[in-house]
Amino acid sequence: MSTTDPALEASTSPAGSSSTSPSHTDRLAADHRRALRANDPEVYAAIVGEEERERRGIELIPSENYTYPEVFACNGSVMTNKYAEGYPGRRYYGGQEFTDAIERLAIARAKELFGAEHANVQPLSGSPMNQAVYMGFLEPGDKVLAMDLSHGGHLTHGAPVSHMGKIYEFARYKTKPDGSGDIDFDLLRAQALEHRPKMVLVGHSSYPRDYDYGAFQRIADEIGALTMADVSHIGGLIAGKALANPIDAGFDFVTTTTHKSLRGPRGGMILCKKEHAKTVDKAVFPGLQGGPHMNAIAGIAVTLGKALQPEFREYARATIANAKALAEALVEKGAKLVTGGTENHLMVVVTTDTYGIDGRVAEETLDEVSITVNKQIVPDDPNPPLRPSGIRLGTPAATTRGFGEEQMRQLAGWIDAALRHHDDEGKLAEIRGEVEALCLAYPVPGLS
Ligand code: DSN
Repeated sequence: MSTTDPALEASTSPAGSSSTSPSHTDRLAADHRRALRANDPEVYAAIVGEEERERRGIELIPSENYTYPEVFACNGSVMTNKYAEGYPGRRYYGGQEFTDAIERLAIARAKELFGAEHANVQPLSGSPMNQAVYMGFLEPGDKVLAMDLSHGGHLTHGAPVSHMGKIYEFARYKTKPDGSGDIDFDLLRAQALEHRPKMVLVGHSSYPRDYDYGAFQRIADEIGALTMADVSHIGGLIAGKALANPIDAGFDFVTTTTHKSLRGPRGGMILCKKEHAKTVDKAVFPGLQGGPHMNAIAGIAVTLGKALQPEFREYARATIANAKALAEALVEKGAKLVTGGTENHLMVVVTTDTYGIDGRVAEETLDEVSITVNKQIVPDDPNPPLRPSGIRLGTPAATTRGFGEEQMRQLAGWIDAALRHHDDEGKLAEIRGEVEALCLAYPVPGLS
């Protein structure tokens, strides 16, 4: 494993400097890396190895992204030292001048970006974010109507293997059997009238379509149910005005992670109506969590500030354009895609169909050519989750890196060729060389 570190090579720092001048601050990151290299070479080597992997290859896992250099600075800052249970202006520990300023900024930016009446930016990530909403507004045994996992839903939407699936009673809706990916709202309404859920949940981790949130809201209104949209995957695309915003349709709760299409640090946010604000805040703390991760919240504030800039709208648009280009090129090569294509940032390729290999073999094959994807179940998949029938691809990270539609078509060619020649080591080595040559021409933000 290489331990060459450009950040160190480019920088020098006099030992024992106590200056707080900008030049000293600028040297801190390199000082921290030097300390890690000297004192824990094994962890250091793994981090340098991951940096090199990210440089040489391309991330097509749709829930991943390359975060901002400013977020690295926040993640590695003194904010990691601070306990801040409570909320700005009402904490349980002293010394909160700067934590309060950061959390207030993050909250204000989240509200402005999504047009929300209230925002809680403390959830540690996606699972606790969703759990907090359930725990705040549902009683054990309450019913929720949510999307089927294999049709695109998510584990935290009550999959039987999750605790949420044991505490609450989840009924499932699916997409139409015609393969279009459309949701049958007549059927969904009938299910709602039959089960009378307390909450109707919209959201996915592998659904390549946008939603008609108004149709969900109308059905929920008919039965007096709460509405929740988990837009973790598409939070950045909604923020960038490239996809519909459930808040505009009157949803009670919108949850999103911050590290996917939003490009921020790992974390979660709950956006809600003012009438739910107190319950949401109490559900997050003290209901579910202790001290918020203030280093992550600093990074979230930065991320939301960036997403408010006009350039972010262009990023959201380009992410979807890239996904469409990649999907179209794959279909032209003969690949079978769930729903036939995409309207957002992701697509699911049925690898058992065209390529005669399951998703695990496909994922491992693409790893060999430095293209990172994940194995994925497809609707009503007959195969088990660790050997499912497909793979999931997405474009938020590649778009961040500067890839455009031309590079998407190149990637489609390499993906198709690698999957067709999955047992030809020579061919895979040749493709890997081509992929890495392209990737090295597009530096990873913060790692150049
Ligand atoms: N792990 C995330 C994803 O890949 O969709 C969601 O939890």
